Amino acid sequence: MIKLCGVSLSNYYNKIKLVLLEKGIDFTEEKVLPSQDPALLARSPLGKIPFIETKDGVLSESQVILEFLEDNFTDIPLYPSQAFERAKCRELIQHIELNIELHVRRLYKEAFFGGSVSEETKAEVLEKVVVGVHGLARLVKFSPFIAGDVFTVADCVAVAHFFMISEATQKIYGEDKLLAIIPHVAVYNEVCNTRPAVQKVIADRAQMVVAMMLK
Ligand SMILES: N[C@@H](CCC(=O)N[C@@H](CS)C(=O)NCC(=O)O)C(=O)O
Repeated sequence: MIKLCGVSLSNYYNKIKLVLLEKGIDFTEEKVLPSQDPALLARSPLGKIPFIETKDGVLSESQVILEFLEDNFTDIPLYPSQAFERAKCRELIQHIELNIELHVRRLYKEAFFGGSVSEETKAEVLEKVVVGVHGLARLVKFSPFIAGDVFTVADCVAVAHFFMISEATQKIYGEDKLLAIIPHVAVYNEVCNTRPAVQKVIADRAQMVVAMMLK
């Protein structure tokens, strides 16, 4: 049995949860917040979430976890069988994370957590995000899924991160930069939102947002 540790507000947590649900893997969840608590550092080397517990030990880094799940739970594969197509999925994932999400992440403090971000940071992030999203536009297929006609791990990653990228840029710049540069994202989101796994992740996230607001 896999235990997924973290919180359903985290896009990195949600990308793993989507894969677990899509692959029909039995799992439990443990609510863990990031911290520098030694007990957490013993399970996650930087005190970050998500991480998973398996019968063989603990594993951190969401992309490593996805590869582990794919290697160990083969009944429902989420990577294409051809090496090149698999690599194209990984290319999409790296592009979304390194060239877009990691920049947008610098806005989260203000966009989601009541903090503030300097105008300089906002301008820096905007420049990088525009470049990153234009690059993404050259990679996506949306036919109807991000890497082609089959739902893959790249869709799990895209669904988890697109929500945050759209929301954060809408809040900080008054415009959803993902949608503004790639309008087809709207149709893509609709296609993905019909999937029960996606609906569950969105519902769990919304429930946690409400719980936080009531605190
Ligand atoms: N590269 C890591 C990134 C995970 C990550 O950034 N997690 C955030 C929550 S979404 C976190 O734990 N932040 C706390 C921190 O940076 O100290 C992964 O892919 O798992």
